Amino acid sequence: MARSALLNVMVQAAMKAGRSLSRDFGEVQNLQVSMKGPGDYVSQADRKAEDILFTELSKARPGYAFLMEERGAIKGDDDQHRWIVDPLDGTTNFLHGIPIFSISIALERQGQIVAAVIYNPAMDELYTTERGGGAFMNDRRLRVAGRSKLTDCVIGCGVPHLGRGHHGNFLVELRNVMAEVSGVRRMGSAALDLAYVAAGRMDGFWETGLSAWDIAAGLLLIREAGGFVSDMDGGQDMLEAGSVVAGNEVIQRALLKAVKKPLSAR
Ligand code: 2AM
Ligand code: CA
Repeated sequence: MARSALLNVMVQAAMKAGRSLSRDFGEVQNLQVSMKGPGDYVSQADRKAEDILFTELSKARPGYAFLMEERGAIKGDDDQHRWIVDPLDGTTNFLHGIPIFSISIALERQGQIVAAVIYNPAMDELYTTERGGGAFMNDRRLRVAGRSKLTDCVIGCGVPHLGRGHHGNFLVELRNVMAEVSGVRRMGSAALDLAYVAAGRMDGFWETGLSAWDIAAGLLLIREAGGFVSDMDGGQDMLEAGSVVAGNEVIQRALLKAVKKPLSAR
């Protein structure tokens, strides 16, 4: 399949950063040292990947602004375009030698996400999309799953951990969802969770407490695969709210309703 020049730039950058992450992941798997050891090593791997992405993307499109996990916001001369980049989504998995992590790159034009790439180097799965052009995994066209009953669905989620998010709220959400679905999964990379929904592997997904770079690419991927997304209030402010509820048209609506059901309704 022929890719646009823009998507090519994004794919090349992701593959290059992916090779760097893969080498470091191989090392992490062989490390038998204290927590501090691999932890530091992983932050270095993370920064190295971000450096590569920053260098490659700014070389190909000088002047575009950036929002990156490590570097934060970087202004550009071009006020129409912004890269939203997570060099390593699923850091905890990476640190533990679990091959579920990804690089996530989204391009925003005038505030709208127009192109996105998510790459899992450990599984060599490359997700690409452009607004209006469909969603792909390794050049295979993606479509969200077609199930229409929550009881048949496998739903992904994120679990807030030590010092993060509202644990009580999450337990209510989980209690609501698990009572209505076929299975719940927790993969640990929001970008890949969204990619899996786009690919029809999971029927839906919800998580709160996220950052824009965790989800920007995945949101477009899901829409281009025929899926629906909202924030936890049913609005379209996912990036600002840091929350997402995703699925096909029917499941997205049903999942949002289930997640938000008050405790007293049970
Ligand atoms: P990360 O691996 O890049 O940190 C896991 O639930 C998801 O939440 C991952 O996509 C993870 O991204 C994201 N996340 C965002 N902020 C986080 C934080 N402070 N700690 C752990 N996960 C975080
Ligand atoms: Ca992340």
